[in-house]
Amino acid sequence: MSEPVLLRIDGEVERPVELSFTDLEAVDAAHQVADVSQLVPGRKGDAVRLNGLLELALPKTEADYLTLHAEADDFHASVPLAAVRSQALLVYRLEGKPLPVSTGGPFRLLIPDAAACHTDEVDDCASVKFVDRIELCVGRGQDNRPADDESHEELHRRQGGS
Ligand SMILES: Nc1nc2c(c(=O)[nH]1)N[C@H]1C(S)=C(S)[C@@H](COP(=O)(O)O)O[C@H]1N2
Ligand SMILES: [Mo]
Repeated sequence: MSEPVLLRIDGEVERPVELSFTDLEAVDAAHQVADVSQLVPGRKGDAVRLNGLLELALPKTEADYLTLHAEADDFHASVPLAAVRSQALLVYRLEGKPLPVSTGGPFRLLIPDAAACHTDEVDDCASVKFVDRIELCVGRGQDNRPADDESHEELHRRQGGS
């Protein structure tokens, strides 16, 4: 059997954790969101709330930024924790199976009601696909979201998306 894919939560936390698909399914039902389309129109899959994940890793009080890392395509975004803490979702399951890569899986962050691309620190671009590490930081962490319109459009063209 192949090694399970793990999501790591570390940085300024009391208890770094590594979570598998099965671990995410076992997160308390209070933090599970079946069918994210109810909260984020047009998106599909089941999620756990970021809050539920943070309950496991226990961010230190001084942590004020959430940095999302996708090793797969070297994409990183860092957003103020307070702005996303209660809304952000981690999508991990589609039709009972791990979220496919074609949908940003195996783990994909979604930020409901984010600003349009490139208009705010918390924008749609921060909905990082293929997330393998969530790092709690003091101050802004690694972030290579495209900084100007041209490189941003270029990225969207490469993704073949919106
Ligand atoms: N890993 C990774 N996540 C990413 C990106 C990327 O290039 N790589 N692009 C971001 C950008 S710029 C946007 S606008 C959204 C687009 O998500 P969608 O293709 O699902 O609409 O994903 C974000 N997440
Ligand atoms: Mo974007």
